[in-house]
Amino acid sequence: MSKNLLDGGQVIVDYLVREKVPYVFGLCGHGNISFIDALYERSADIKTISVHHETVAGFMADVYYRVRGKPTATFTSCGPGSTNLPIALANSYLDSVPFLAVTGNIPTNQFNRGAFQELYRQYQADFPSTVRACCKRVFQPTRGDMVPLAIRQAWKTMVTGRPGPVVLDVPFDIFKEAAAEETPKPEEWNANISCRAGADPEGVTKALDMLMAAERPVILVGQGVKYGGAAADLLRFAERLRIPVAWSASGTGAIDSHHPLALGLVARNGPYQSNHGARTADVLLALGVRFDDRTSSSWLPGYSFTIPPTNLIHVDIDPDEIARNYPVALGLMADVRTFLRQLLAELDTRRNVSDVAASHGKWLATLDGYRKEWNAFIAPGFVDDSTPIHPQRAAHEINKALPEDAILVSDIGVHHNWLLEFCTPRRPDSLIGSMGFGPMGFGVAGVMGAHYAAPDRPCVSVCGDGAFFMHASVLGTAVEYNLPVVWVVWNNYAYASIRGLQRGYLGGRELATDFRHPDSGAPYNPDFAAMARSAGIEGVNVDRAGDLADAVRTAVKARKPYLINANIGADKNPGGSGVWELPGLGQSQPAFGGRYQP
Ligand SMILES: Cc1ncc(C[n+]2csc(CCOP(=O)(O)OP(=O)(O)O)c2C)c(N)n1
Ligand SMILES: [Mg+2]
Repeated sequence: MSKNLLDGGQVIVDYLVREKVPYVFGLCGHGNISFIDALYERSADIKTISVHHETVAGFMADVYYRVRGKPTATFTSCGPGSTNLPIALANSYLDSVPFLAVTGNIPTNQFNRGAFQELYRQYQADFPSTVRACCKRVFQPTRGDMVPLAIRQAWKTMVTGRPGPVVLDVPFDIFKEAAAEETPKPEEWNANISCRAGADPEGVTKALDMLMAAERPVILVGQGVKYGGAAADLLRFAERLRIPVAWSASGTGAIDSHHPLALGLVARNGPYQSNHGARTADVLLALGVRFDDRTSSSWLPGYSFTIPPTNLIHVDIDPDEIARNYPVALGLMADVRTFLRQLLAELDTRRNVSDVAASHGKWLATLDGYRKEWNAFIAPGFVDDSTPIHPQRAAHEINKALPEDAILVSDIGVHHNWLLEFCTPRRPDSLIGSMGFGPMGFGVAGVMGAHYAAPDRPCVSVCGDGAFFMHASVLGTAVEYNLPVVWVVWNNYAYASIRGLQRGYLGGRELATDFRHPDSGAPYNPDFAAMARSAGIEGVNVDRAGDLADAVRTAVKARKPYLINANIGADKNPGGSGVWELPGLGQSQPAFGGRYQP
C-alpha cells in the first residue's frame, strides 16, 4: 500500500469523525478487528463502546438518535456477530431511526468457498440478504477504492427522505486495502441536502379550508412530529385555532401532556376522550403517523377512528404511508414541520382566525366532559395499595417520581402499555418506546444510548422481567463505562403481555408464558437485585406501592448504575376505550365506552 493512501477501515472511521459521530457501539470478532484497529488510531476523536451483545449496540445507537437527533454507528463481526444485529436494525427501520451498521464479512478472495462464518449456500458472502428486509439499504464494497463511494452514499441514504438504518458490509480484506488519499467530505455530499419538502401549495390552502370549516377537528400526531422537530410549530398552530391534539403511541410527548389542548393517546388502551374524540371528529389532520393496528383499534371502525365519515388529511414525508390503511380526503407528501409552517403562513392571510378558534370552545368542552368521565373511571387504580403492586399505581408512582427532564425508555410488554396510558410526558423524549417492531430488550439496552445522548439527564428504563433476563449483560456494560442509568424491572414473573392474551382470547389455556419453580410451582425469577449487586451495581427490592416513588428518586439521585426490582401484579390489563383484534381469535372489548356508530 502506498503510504499516502488511507485503507478502507481508516476511510470509514475518518468519515464518521467528519460527520462528528462521537460514539460507535459494538462487539469484536475476527471479522472486524481491522476496523477496531482503525478506531484505535482515532481514539481521541471517536469513542468506542464495547458491549456484551450486538443487539445491545443496535438499541443503544437507536435510542441515542431518538434523544439527540444525530446518528451514530455500530460495529459487528462477520457471521454470527452481525447476525445478532437484524433485530435491532428492523426495530430502527420500522420506527424510521437511522444508524450506520458497519458489519464485517469474510475476505473477498474466500467468497463462495464456505470459509469460517461465510453465509454462502445461496450466494457468496450473503449477509446482505439476511438484512434486506430489516434496513433501508445495504452497501457491500468489494474493493478498497469502492469504500469512499459506499460510505458517503450509505450516510446520505440513511439521513435523507424517511430516515432509517443502513448497513455497510465490509469484507475482511477491504478494511486494510488501500482505499483513497482523502475521505469524502460530508459538506460536499450530504450536509447541504434538505429534505424538508413542503406540501403542494394548493393542498395547503385546501387543508386549512377544511380545518377552518370543521366543527370537530382533531390533530393526530405521530413520531414524524417528534423526530421531525415539529413540536414547537405544532403547538403554535394548534393554539391559534384551538384544535385538540391527540397522539399515537409513537407521538407521545410531541405535545406536553399537561397542555389544555392535549387530548391523549389514541390506541386500544387509550383513554375515552382521545379515542372518542378521534372517532367522532369531522376532520382529522394526521401528521407523521402510520395508522398501525394498535393505534387504530385494528382498523375496526368506531373504536379509534371512523374514516369515513371523518375526513382525513394525511401528511407524511413518505407517500407510501398515505392511504395505506384509510381513505384520504386529502393526502399530502411533505415534511411535517415545513407543512405546519406553511399552514401558519396561510393562517396569517385569513381574517376569521379568532372567530374559528372561539367556535371550537363547544367541542373542547365536550371533550372535557369525556375526560371527566374517563378520569372518574380510572381513579381507583391510582390509590390501590395492594401487593404485588397494582400496575396502574406502579406507572403513576414512577411517573410522579421522575424529574421533568428525565428520559424514560420503556421496553416491550404489558408494562409499556401501562406506561403509555398513565405517564404524563412533558417533552418529546420523555417517554421513548418501540412501536413498529417491538423487540424485547429495546429499553433494557436503549437506556444506555439515552445516557450517551444526554449525559446530564436522568435516564431510566422500565423493563419487563422477561426482557431484563434476556439482556442482563447490560449490567456489565454499565459498570465498565460507569453509566448512571436506572433499571426498574417490572417484575411480574411472566411474559405477562402474552399470558394476558391467553387469558383474554384462549380461555386461560396458559402455557410457556410464566416463570415457576419446578418443585413448589411458585412464581420464580432470579433475584434481580442480587444479580445487579453481583455485577457491582446497587440493587434493591420494592414490594409496596408506597415505596416505589422514593426508590426511583433515590436511584436517580445516586448518579450511578442502579436496579430496582419491583414486584408488580399482572392480573389486570391496561383497559382503554379502543380494542385489538387477533384475527381468528376474536377481539377485545373496550373497558370503557362502546363502539361509535355515526
Ligand atoms: C425478542 C422478542 N421476543 C418475543 C417477543 C414477543 N413478546 C412481546 S411482549 C412479550 C413478553 C415480555 O415479557 P416481559 O419482558 O416480562 O414484559 P411484560 O409483558 O411481563 O411486562 C413477548 C414474549 C418480542 N416482542 N420480542
Ligand atoms: Mg413480565
